[in-house]
Amino acid sequence: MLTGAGISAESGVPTFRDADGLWEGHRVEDVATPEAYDMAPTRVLRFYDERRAALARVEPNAAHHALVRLEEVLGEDLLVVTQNIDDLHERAGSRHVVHMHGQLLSALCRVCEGRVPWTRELVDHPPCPGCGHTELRPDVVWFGEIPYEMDRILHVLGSAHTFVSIGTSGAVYPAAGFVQHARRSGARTIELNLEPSEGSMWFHESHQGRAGELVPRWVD
Ligand code: BV8
Repeated sequence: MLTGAGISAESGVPTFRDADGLWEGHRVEDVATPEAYDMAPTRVLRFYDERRAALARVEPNAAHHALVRLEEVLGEDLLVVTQNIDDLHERAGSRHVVHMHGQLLSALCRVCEGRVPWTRELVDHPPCPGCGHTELRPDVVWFGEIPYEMDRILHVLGSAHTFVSIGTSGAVYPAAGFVQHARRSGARTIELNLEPSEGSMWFHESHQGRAGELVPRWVD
């Protein structure tokens, strides 16, 4: 299962494309890159602090809950790989989740490279709980950085029976290429999205609609 911003849209979390490439008033490329962080750390840290704070105001939706029901049946045979950095899958009850692009509720220390659960603001450069240095950054994979757990993801794709992509535009790699991996491994590939994604031609089935309606219907 690959999920993108579209699965959280009905919870009130803005997607990247629906804001016409602007995101909370910023161009993604201007804030989701290591260069942006080095050039304007306060702007980038404030951008993530605002998104982290907004998490307290949103709840999982019917699509997240449907995936939990599916996991109750499939157990460890279901892996949710999400591009999202929100915690809505976990709050709905999913237990097997990989955040390939990191998480808002985690921070990374640039000195000791420790990863710590994080819910407070980073803009004031708080000390790392591990080493005390004030070099904590969002634990988020920016453009140009290597996504997390790629070996595990590629291994799972190589032996998947079914690959379902939910709420993603298929614009960002390597996630956008996963469907091709799955298809080459003989998996059935299914897309559930508001509109056909950039990779729709790779899917055996492509269903359009809102995740909050499509996913429960597909799961149940
Ligand atoms: C890497 C974390 C090397 C940050 C993110 C040229 C060609 C090809 C590739 C590249 C290239 N130049 C550079 C690259 C690589 C680059 C890339 O792909 N660039 C793109 C722009 C071309 N990728 C990288 O840099 C990646 N790293 O390649 O490293 C490597 C790779 C493998 C192994 C070793 C080394 C790192 C990319 C990660 C960037 N970080 N997020 C943050 O969140 O702040 S990306 C971010 O944008 C998201 O995580 C997500 O991945 C992406 C947005 O995509 P979506 O989730 O799909 O969201 P979007 O808004 O686009 O679409 C929403 C969809 O939902 C829409 O289709 C909409 O119709 C639908 N929808 C809306 N509402 C609903 C709905 N569907 C259902 N129901 C609804 N209600």
